[in-house]
Amino acid sequence: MKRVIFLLMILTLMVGPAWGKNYEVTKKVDDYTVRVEIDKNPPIVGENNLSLTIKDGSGKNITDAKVKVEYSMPAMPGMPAMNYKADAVLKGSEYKAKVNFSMAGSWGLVVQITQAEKVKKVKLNVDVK
Ligand SMILES: [Cu+2]
Repeated sequence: MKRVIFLLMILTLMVGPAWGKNYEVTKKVDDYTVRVEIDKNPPIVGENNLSLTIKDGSGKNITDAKVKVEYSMPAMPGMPAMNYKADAVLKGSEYKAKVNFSMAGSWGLVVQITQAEKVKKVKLNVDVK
């Protein structure tokens, strides 16, 4: 038992710095604050889980918006431009979406928030490994 605990401690030390640390970016659009979290840091080729928290000017969570995530990579030698879309689904006070990056490199992400027929967009770049 002692040995198991010791091994767990070593393991924790080894993976420690990256463990439980999500990729996180906070952006402002108009009076909204949008926090984008990805469960992989750095984001990886394949499936990544995105969590979005949207707060209004008074710090209240927005939960009545339609949220979509568009992600794309511009064309490069031997590869046409790639564009994908994912609908985010509200869970509690967070919007969740799955994004599937098909290759490593720089991807552009656009979070589109539609509320009361107004559209707000948050743009960011992620470096996928
Ligand atoms: Cu590419």
